[in-house]
Amino acid sequence: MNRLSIHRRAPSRRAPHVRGFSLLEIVIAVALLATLAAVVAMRSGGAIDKGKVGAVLQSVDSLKTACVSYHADTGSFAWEYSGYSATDRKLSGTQTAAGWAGPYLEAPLASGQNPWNGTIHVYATSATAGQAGFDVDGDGAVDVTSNSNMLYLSNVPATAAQSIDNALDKGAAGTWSTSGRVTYTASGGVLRILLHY
Ligand SMILES: [Ca+2]
Repeated sequence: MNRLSIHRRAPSRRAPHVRGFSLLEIVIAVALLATLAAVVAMRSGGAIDKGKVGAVLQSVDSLKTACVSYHADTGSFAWEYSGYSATDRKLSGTQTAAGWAGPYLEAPLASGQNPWNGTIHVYATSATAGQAGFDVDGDGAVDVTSNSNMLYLSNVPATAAQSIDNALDKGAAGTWSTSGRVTYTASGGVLRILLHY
């Protein structure tokens, strides 16, 4: 036997092997992280929408109260939105209508009060802004065609509109978006809520 081969120095011990991640493992990890991020985003998005829907429902309550009081005092229906310049028909400010005993709202409605940054108006006829009237009982015939207060919001996402409809129409017959006190037009995200008639 070759002496040289016997006494050949053994190769130095290699450092303990640290196995890297395989491509498959990295792909799985990235997919898991992406799923987690999506779930978190969906949950927070849902919470934000819930908050916005709640804000609209609160506005409906306070505006309804204001409109009912205005009507009781003056015998007519108020108009209210930021920039509306009449001095006898508003819920806010100082008005000249006979019997007016407001302000019924501390400040004029402003677009910031629409959670989706669209317009926010209180109209005095349901026929305003493309709505012939409200089919309150959902039987297919319009029940309220004029002389009413309607809250008008634009830019409202369909899911939020449907939540508001669910809360206020509570199983009214007919198609949710066209019957009851709450109606919705997808184009422009227009939500109309009958406040008082
Ligand atoms: Ca409805």
